[in-house]
Amino acid sequence: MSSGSPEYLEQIRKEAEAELASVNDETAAENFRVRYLGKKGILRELLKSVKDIPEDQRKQFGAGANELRIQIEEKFNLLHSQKESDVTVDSSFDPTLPGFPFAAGSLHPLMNIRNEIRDIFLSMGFTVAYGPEVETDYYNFEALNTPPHHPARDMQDTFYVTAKELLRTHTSPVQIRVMEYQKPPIRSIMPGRVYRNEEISARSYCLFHQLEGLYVDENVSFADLKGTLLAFSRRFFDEKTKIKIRPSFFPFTEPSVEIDVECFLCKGNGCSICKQSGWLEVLGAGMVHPNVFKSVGIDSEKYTGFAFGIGIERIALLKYGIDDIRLFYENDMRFLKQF
Ligand code: 2NL
Repeated sequence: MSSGSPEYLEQIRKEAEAELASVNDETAAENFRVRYLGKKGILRELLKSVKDIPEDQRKQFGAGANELRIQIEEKFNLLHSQKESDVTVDSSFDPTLPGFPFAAGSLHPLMNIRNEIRDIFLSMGFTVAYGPEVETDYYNFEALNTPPHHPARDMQDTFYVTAKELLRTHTSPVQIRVMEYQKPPIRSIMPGRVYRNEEISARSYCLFHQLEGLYVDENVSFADLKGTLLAFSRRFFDEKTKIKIRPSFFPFTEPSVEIDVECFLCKGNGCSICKQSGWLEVLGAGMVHPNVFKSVGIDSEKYTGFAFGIGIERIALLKYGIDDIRLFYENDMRFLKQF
């Protein structure tokens, strides 16, 4: 039998299969692997010998030898290669199970409300400004026409850091900073956290979010205030929302007003959210006090302006029908997952 003949390949196959069938332990398996499949094993050597085969038989013999090597290797692998020693199987891991759904985070409900309000004012041409949460007494009170003995400056209501530094009680100091470096026309909103030293209850927390707005230019009138805030209310609540303007008091505006919107839940008929009144208090606003313009060097003979403040928590409580403000701060996933 010539070493290049198909019969020769068949003989090697028979021998290899017989030996493989008698392999019964790891040592024998390893011996077989080295003898047939190793670098200098029989099947490798067979492939190397292909070059010495007469040309007319070479192609056929090469293909046959290669196929034989592949078949023996597959049989060997099937029977002996994947024993416990090679692969450790973790039975608690099932690769056929569906993957973990990684929970995508979502925005906090307060941030959703803030973004909605912000986007409405952005579309009206307002810009957004931010400022520090630790403020000076000057920016938080003095520049806002709040005199030294005003009750708002009481230690009881304000978290003082030092005698002259405090946690801002509103975002109005940002408006002062904007007016200091920017000349009118000014159209800006200032969202942010504010702090008040209040007894914590379902209605009030030591920390809350405000969004204030300011519009300063020549000839800005009370009608502009009314039109802007009506337009805002209709876009935020309902396009048919009515508003009601009541007199109020803030040291930094004159006149000062409070704006109620028709209850968006009962459309003014009276429900538990609006306490049967049909109206919801949502905004404080007013015409900027001349003393505030004086602090920032804006000529109040030439310019006028209006300002307003919205409590984000208050709107969120109303919009989502929540009865306890503390839920916004407890990070309870059962609460947060509902938004
Ligand atoms: C409210 C009331 C208000 C302002 C904030 C303001 C700021 C400057 C000048 C004048 Cl620099 N006014 N801000 C005006 C009126 C009301 O907030 O109830 N906030 C929750």
